[in-house]
Amino acid sequence: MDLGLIGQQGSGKTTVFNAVTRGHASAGSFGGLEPSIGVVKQPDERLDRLCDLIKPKKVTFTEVRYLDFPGGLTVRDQSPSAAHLAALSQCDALVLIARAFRDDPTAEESFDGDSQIGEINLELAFADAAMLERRAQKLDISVRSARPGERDADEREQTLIQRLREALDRGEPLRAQPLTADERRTISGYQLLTNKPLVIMLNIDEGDIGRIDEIEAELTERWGGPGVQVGALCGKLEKELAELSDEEAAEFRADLGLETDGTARLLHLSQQALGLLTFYTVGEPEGRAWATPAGSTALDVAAKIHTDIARGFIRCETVGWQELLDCGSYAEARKRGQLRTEGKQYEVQDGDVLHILFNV
Ligand SMILES: Nc1nc2c(ncn2[C@@H]2O[C@H](COP(=O)(O)OP(=O)(O)OP(=O)(O)O)[C@@H](O)[C@H]2O)c(=O)[nH]1
Ligand SMILES: [Mg+2]
Repeated sequence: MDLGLIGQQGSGKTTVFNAVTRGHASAGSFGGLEPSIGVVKQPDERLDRLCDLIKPKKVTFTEVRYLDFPGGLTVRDQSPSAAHLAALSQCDALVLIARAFRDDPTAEESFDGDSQIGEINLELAFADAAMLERRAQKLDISVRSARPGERDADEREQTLIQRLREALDRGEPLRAQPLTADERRTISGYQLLTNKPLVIMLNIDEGDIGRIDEIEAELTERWGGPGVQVGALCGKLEKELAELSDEEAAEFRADLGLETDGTARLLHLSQQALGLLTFYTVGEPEGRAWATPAGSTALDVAAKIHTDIARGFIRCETVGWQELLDCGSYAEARKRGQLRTEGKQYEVQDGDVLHILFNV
């Protein structure tokens, strides 16, 4: 999963990137567009506890990649570059960092997070509108040259595109549009930016961390919606905390009265925005967490683990992570009827520990 950081120039993208990836990318833009890429293992207390119990030889966490593009999406009122938009279109979700911190906490200057969020959303919508227009022109040509009877699919796509363009004109992001599974498939290849899950993170002043819950609630009310997750953090502070050991950071957080770990919160919101759930495979050789879209079946996730496992799928056994911990072993879980047998069409639940039996 790739998450692309976007925002205005100097909104704190690199600072947040360094905090979340515990990296050391340098702040500032250098004119180029090559993003810094950081891989983050998703901390997972459930997997930690399962592995304490089963003691596998190896532990594997799920990973996400963050891409930090230097500079703003718009620079001095110029439209985003085609290369920047193309790179973002390859991401699975976008993380918008809006600036609310001041350079000088005593100064009166203020940064309006809402107007930045509004402007970036508008840029993404412009990019999508341009993309849909290009697609509409191509379809016009292909409909005109097609034989009757071969036009149906193209004409359906034309109608769909018209509907999407109207939604953008009304200021609605495409992710909020009700679409059938077929329509979703049709547009998935376009990689439209307002159709991607979005995490909005307000980068607040250190002085405001006492009000973080209040700020998040306000933001969520204004910007929350389908496929959008909203949060706040203090990038500078999180970056400093990321340089400490876990114990020191926890102590520091407690002193500051900062209950939530901002980087963990960002990771969690990213996962929520992507609509992913986590399941586990825990055996002697390896304990592993996997992320999969909500609604995945046992057969879908078998294919994720290995194509052979999907091909030879016989059945699966599953137990909730908490139930397995309560029982203390697979054998005991089986005895108490907590370890259930399910088929290919079983819809995997968040927190399931799965064992797939297969034959190749
Ligand atoms: N006071 C304060 N300063 C911050 C915070 N986050 C970032 N900064 C400072 O703001 C400046 C810009 O931060 P960057 O992280 O480089 O911002 P950016 O969005 O990556 O900038 P570009 O890549 O140039 O667009 C740096 O001097 C940071 O130290 C914050 O939460 N509080
Ligand atoms: Mg930067």
